Amino acid sequence: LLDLDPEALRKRAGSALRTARERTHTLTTCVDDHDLTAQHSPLMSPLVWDLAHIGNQEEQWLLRAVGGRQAMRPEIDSVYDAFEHPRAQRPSLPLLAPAEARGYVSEVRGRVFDVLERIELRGAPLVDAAFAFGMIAQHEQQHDETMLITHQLRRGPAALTAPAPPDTADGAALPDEVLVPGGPFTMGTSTEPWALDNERPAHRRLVPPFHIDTSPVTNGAYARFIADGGYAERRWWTPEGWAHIQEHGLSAPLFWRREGGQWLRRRFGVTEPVPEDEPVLHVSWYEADAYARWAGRRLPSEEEWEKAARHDPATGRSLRYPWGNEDPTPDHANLGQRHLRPARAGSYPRGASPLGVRQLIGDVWEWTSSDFLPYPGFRVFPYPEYSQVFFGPAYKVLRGGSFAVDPVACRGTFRNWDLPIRRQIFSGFRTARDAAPEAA
Ligand code: AVJ
Ligand code: FE
Repeated sequence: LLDLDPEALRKRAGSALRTARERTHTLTTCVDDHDLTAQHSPLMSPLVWDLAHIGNQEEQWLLRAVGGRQAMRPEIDSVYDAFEHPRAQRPSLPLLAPAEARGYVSEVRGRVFDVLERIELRGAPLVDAAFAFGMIAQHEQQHDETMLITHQLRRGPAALTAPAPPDTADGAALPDEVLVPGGPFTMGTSTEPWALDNERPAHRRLVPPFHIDTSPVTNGAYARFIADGGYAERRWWTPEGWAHIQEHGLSAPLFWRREGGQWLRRRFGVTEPVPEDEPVLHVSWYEADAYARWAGRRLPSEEEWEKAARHDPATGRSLRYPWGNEDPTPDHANLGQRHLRPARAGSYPRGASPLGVRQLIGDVWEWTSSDFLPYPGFRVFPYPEYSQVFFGPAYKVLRGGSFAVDPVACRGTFRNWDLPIRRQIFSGFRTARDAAPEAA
């Protein structure tokens, strides 16, 4: 991507938009109109809201801002403005019906391809390197992940199926943790063309040595925390985390249920035993943090996570991905909703970082200990409601992307964030610990 000529960029932008639309199509045609307009959880929008919101954002950025076109239906902008209406209230808005929403998004897309064919992809920041097209492809993919979460929350029989991830784990041979030597590394990026504003700019950080888990924490390990009374002992929890689990009576990850002496979980309409060696999913930051304390460890900070994922000790430089600068393939990571679950811990040897850390990209989003804050030199681009309005101590950073993240919306620098109580998202974690100074 870094040195593509304008024609190659045009192709790349077009194919990123098409890939996103195929996925949107799958997610909005696998259930009937009733399920599209229903609210499956107060935490989520009706699927048909996400669908038209995808088209409305695309219209605003690619047709109006980039293409200089008039608004197609100015009256709907406010309905699809995420800041005007919280999710719980979206079912009562005058939403486009499923057929209208489909018509709207496809009309927008047709005109977007006219714009993309004609426009010069260098010059103003929005068009340079096709940034706005990449941003909108990422936006659609992010809402596709949101819609997949809605599908997971939906009751009733399965609407989606996918093959299991390939079994590439060689777990027995892997060390539990990896030492990341101390010293400076380059965090963030100033050169990745489609990186979003919060990933910029590249800057140096001095990171003391630390150890980090080779793979994400598994269901089996998490079940041992539960069995050891983890949810009953205040000492493992922050005061806010403890208050939260008391108030809501939480005692296991979301979607888990105890039956006949074993843990079962519901996954996209199918109930199955919780697989021991799969990364744990659907835990809040509070639960991840408590587990880490119980294990005598801690969550990695965001900068530690990124150093583990990108730092190449051989060159001292930061890579785009743990495996190098090459775009993700199915051999590197479990991404793109190819599978509807994480792969076993220890999978994807070809996706390992230079130091041997596995599954940093794909499988599960990983909670970090860090608040979502701007990097030094941060500049809003192109709108403050993407990142800036969320900066502060209320949100915790997640890294790495889940099986539900498309490659276009995932890289070593990508930052996600959510409230520490959230667990309907595809969230897991790995743990870390300080290393002795001499390890530097
Ligand atoms: C970056 C995933 C937190 O879904 O709330 C979508 C992405 N921003 N539309 C979200 C986003 C605007 C955002 N996250
Ligand atoms: Fe959005």
